[in-house]
Amino acid sequence: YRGNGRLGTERFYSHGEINQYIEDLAQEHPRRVFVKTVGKSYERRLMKTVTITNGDGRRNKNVIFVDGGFHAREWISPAAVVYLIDELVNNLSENADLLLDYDWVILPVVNPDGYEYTQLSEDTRMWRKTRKPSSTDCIGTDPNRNFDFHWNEQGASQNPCADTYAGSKAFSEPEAQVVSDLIHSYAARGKMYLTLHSFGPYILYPWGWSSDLPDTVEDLHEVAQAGFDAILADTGTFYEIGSSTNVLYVAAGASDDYAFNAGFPISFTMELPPGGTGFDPPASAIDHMVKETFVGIAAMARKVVEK
Ligand code: ING
Ligand code: ZN
Repeated sequence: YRGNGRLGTERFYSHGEINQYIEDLAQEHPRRVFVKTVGKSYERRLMKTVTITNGDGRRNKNVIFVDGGFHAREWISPAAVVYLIDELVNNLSENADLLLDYDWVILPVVNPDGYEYTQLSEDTRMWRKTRKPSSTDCIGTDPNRNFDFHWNEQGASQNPCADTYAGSKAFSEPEAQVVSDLIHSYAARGKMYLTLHSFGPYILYPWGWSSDLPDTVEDLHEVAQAGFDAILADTGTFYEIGSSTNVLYVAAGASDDYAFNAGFPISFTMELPPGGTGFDPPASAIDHMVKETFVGIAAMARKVVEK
């Protein structure tokens, strides 16, 4: 890539390129951008967070936590996360309000082994899970069914060959454990948890484990509505918003339920549009999709910040 702390939107990048990009950003902006290695995937890829601040040096601000790349084939998710990072770092003047009392902690690729596997060939392009072998001949666990909150109760499989395999136990996957550790370490200051998937378009809030709605559903809905309105006005894309179970399907063990239960008062799974045939929008669609996504994320964050 260009190596100047900018990653364009002309193609999808490897996990290594994304890690290098955030390291370069931290070098360039030593008072504003901080990279931390927070764990390793099963295949020992380094999982790094990037923390973006406005550089005023104030500590213990509120936190917005964003991750992407849970599911290997959902390539537009890491792309949208990279664009979000680029906006927050390189367009501070437009986004100053989002960093005044808030730090953003971002993990671009939760499942790097799967993400790299889908980049190997056409045959592996539609892989979803992690890459750790199970006791059978089948490989991988659905990291978004592996969290320890109503784990494996609904909408998850105990068949290791299934795409929604919940794992041998909660947090059997090192990648899910890393996200859990991050959720707990930021929960006290955490104001919004946002995980990017595809494809929708949906903005989903808890619960996924049951059709019950949280007591604070009105707050969740209000923030989601701000994202919906902003995107509709910007590009005309019509997101559907509501609880995961009611909009989509019941699924226990997902990260947004876990973060919400751990103390993040706002917690969303944002499923980006298909932008092509589904999980594989062409590279030519990236620019439009990631910009639209940023408009939605910024509007939701603004609503959180104003509260
Ligand atoms: N969809 C999410 C999944 O993990 C979801 C939808 C999120 C359901 C959160 C329940 C809770 O199945 C995709 N595309 O991954
Ligand atoms: Zn997904």
